[in-house]
Amino acid sequence: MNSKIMKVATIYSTMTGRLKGEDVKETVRKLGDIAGIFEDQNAVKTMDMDMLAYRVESHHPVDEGKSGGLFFGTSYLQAGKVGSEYFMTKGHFHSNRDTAEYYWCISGQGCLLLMDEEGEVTAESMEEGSLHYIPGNIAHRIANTGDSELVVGACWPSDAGHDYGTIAESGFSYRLFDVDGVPTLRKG
Ligand code: M6P
Ligand code: ZN
Repeated sequence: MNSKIMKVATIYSTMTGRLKGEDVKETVRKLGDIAGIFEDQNAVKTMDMDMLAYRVESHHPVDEGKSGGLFFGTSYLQAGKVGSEYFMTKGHFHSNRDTAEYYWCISGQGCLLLMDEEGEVTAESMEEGSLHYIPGNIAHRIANTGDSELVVGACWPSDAGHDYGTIAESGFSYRLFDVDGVPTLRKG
């Protein structure tokens, strides 16, 4: 036995969600990278495509695709709207469909959109401390409905994979708009 108590190589801030150290990757999504997901394409044209939409820090202790492992991450979604539609993530099904995920809200105000393969949508409001269990076979996307950054933690199986193609083709069947200051779901 190695009797030495080891210092871990990765640090997580429970306050801010910040991940630092070994096996941490960062993914940056600028508005230009996700412009196609928004309904109002005329509004998109007037906006700065270089603007940050969201960032994900994630911890990958095992290779993508390994069964039995876990990944852990934090998403930082900026406040903003395209027309009256709130900034949101691309959203995805898992490639390996029957794999679940946890999301939890660290700070900010938001909404989690959940959609099954028949296009049935449910939505859960997100606020500091809210815990969201996303079952297998359910696509998931978050939208920032507040005035500050929405920070969301996540933990998912390392063999889940991301299927963005299905969402890119048919989208979510409901979108989230600011209607007189109230987050409102609309079909389309
Ligand atoms: C969470 C997890 C990640 C995901 C990220 C951004 O951190 O679900 O797997 O990549 O959110 O969401 P998306 O990939 O839909 O842009
Ligand atoms: Zn996922």
